[in-house]
Amino acid sequence: MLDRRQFVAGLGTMAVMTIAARSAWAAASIKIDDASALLVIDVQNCFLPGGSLAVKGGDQVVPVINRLAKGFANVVLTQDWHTPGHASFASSHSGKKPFETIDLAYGKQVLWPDHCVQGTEGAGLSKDLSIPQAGLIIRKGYHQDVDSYSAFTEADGKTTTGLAAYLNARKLQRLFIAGLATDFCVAWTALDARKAGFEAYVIEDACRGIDTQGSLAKAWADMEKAGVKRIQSSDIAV
Ligand code: VGL
Ligand code: ZN
Repeated sequence: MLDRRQFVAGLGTMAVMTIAARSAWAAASIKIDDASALLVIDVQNCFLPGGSLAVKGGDQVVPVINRLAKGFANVVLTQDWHTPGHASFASSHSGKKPFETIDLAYGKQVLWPDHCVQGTEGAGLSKDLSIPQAGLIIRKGYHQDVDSYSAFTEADGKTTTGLAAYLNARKLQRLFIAGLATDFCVAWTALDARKAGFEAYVIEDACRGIDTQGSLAKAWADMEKAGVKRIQSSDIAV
């Protein structure tokens, strides 16, 4: 026999289950449409555990991105693609150490360990990424004296990668952004997307940050100000 207390407890459980089901349904409320594209930023060996500029938990974005990507017909991948001795490497500036900053012709530059050198294993995309339908790989950061965190515009603020023209030509105007690192290449890509008139959604749990000198909090604040939408992968109906 069910006594009154068990019955009431049972009702409580049912209520919790109903609320959970409803919020799961409400959560996956963003629909992928024909104007939507997924931008997968720099999921490269150098940024994964064991890499020369490893982002903490960087490998954890891969299964999240693979799952999401199944819902996208339009996917662009990016690769950081530096020359040997690139200006963004601390090793190119005598007396400088990684994570220090320097003034270059276009402004302040964080200096990094050597990473993502063209054609090396470290510059390769993670072998665990599974997005065979991806239609374009944008490489960036290949001019010796100019860095490019953004997939749209180099750090000089004017040299384009061609990505905006590609997206516009294909009428892709709603951009979902994932990858590494939240506070550098993801954030700069999202900010430039807004500047170029695109809708931009950054999928927080499909990204990981480097977080040097407050960079992660600043990146989220800048993105919020620019109208970038901060979402979770569970918000997207795949
Ligand atoms: C990145 C630092 C240097 C990134 C690239 O992909 O976020 N960060 N180069
Ligand atoms: Zn780089």
